[in-house]
Amino acid sequence: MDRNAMPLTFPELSELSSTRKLRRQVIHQGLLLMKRILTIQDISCVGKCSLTVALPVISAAQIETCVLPTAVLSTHTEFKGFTFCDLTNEIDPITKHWIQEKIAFDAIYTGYLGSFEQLALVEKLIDDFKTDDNLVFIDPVMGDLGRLYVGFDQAFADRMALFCSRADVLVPNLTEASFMLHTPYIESGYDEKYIDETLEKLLDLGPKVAVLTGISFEKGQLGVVGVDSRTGQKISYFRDELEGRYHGTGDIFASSALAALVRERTLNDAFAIAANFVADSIQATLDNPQARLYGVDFETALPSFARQFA
Ligand code: PXL
Repeated sequence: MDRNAMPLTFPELSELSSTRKLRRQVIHQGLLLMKRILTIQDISCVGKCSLTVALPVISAAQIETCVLPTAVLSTHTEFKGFTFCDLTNEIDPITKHWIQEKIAFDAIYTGYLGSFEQLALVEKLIDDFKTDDNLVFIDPVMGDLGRLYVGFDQAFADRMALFCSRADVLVPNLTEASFMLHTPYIESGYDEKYIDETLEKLLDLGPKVAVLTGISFEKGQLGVVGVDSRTGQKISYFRDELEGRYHGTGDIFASSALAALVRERTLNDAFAIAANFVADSIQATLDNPQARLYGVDFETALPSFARQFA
């Protein structure tokens, strides 16, 4: 059987056995209960990234989106003079309330996390809510284009590498991978062997699936390459590269890929859907001079993304 054609790469998501699985598959008043994702990251009020992307994108795939905001910023950190209100102290009481209420999630998705303490608290949260049949999806948001975002350093990347051991699916870009693995950042000119070796090193951190974003083996082609350690299955999707790098596209990619996985697309299909959605969002933005900082107009591409899950 063609591995890429495997119907469901996380078959656990469609099984029904224990009470914790109840909410997903139980027929309730004639309706299949909606899937539920918890996403844990900051909310940057302006700049279209993190929660302001995850919420609309995941909801558009008809999945309930629960949020644990880890900080409120006036803008993302590429703007100058942003404000920052840390919500670390809320993580534990919020978690305890959810445990009390026996709330369960089909997936836990982490993005930008701002401190060592947050990483430790979110590890505990994952341990509390992880089951045999839900999915931990980690986007180790720390940097791009060879440099770390403001506020991060090598020590944080080292701690993030430990955090990533809890991932079922890990989706770094090459910058984040190089900091976590202590390998030099290579912007272009690498070959497939280099990417395969990088993926193997990422798998050594502990995730089941590792996917590198923003990969280009030939000029004009941009895509994603990944591997599923459980089957050896390669994930690969490329399309014509659009000019320009924009802020927030990593969050659009991660949110849409996870949404597609939770809606039971195969790994290859989910990452192709996400890459196409990012490309369509960039296409819709090409004439917007503010987009580099303010983020791409993914809203324009959202209806066609959503139609794939109707
Ligand atoms: O898009 C990633 C991201 C998320 N959250 C904050 C950021 C960034 C990237 O700069 O600053 C606060």
